[in-house]
Amino acid sequence: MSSIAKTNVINLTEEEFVHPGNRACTGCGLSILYRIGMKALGRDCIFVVPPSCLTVLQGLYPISATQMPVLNCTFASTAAIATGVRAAMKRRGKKTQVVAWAGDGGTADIGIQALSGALERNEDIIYICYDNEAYMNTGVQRSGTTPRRGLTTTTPYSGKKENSKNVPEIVAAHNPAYIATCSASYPLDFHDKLLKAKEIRGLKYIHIQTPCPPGWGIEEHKTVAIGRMAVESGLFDLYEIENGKKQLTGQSSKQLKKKSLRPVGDYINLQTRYNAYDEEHVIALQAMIDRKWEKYRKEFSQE
Ligand SMILES: Cc1ncc(C[n+]2csc(CCOP(=O)(O)OP(=O)(O)O)c2C)c(N)n1
Ligand code: SF4
Ligand SMILES: [Mg+2]
Repeated sequence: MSSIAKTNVINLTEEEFVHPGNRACTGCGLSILYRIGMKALGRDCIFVVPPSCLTVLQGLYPISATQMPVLNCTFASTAAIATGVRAAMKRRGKKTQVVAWAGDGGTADIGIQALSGALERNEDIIYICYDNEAYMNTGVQRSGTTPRRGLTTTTPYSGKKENSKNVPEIVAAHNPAYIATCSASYPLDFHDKLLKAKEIRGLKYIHIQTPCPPGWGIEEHKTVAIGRMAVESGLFDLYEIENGKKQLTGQSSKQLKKKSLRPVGDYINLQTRYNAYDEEHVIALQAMIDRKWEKYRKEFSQE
């Protein structure tokens, strides 16, 4: 991120691109990054958004919460529609940034075919997946990114049986121009990664973890704290992949120097969606995280 000045609360633009008040729940992690993301993207943007909590947050004209042009599309077609809008802008000689912004259900599951095609063609768009780890808008059904043993309304007793999909790694297999992961608890990191993405040609994929109080079973004022715990425990990592090279960033990069990270149990125990977890499951998850970070320390310590 060397060519771009790091944004802080002093130099972050005061210009707002969303109206005060929207229909997201109190404490919605998505709404934090939506507001801050707009500040990085600026006015020359068109959003392509499939059905999700984001369509509800943005609302319908004439009472929409956003000031930006939005094209609501069908679930499966987000990346394909974004491709078409970008082509139309190019034909008209416009540099307008086209931003596909979809949920985890719309990305990991229903929209993955169109995303894979756009990645293969290296379309000049930004694709943001906000990951609240379930189909929240329709009442918390399990998605491809719901964690193993996570309770949802379609996995109500012992939780989801399958492992979660690692979408940034699926995207990385396509070798796009830029990949980044971000968290609602580190909004300025998201802001600056978007500034960087805007300067890169080709497909830029940004995966953001956005805690969801009703879906995760947390108190509304704990959103930012929970997101931080996910990163500080080493469960969710902040990184960038450029030209095939992965680098930890921000808080995750700082953690490389630590011998041990925050226990993942702190994160698990605060969420009722993890009520099917027992002590052994937490120990197994902790061991998996420890192995991953052992590998990271070897991989990144030379840099
Ligand atoms: C083809 C199709 N299937 C199902 C739906 C119903 N639907 C609307 S929003 C939604 C959930 C989307 O989940 P996700 O993409 O994770 O976004 P979130 O709701 O979590 O913000 C569903 C299933 C739909 N609109 N279209
Ligand atoms: S259900 Fe979750 S993701 Fe949807 S608006 Fe509410 S807090 Fe945000
Ligand atoms: Mg979701």
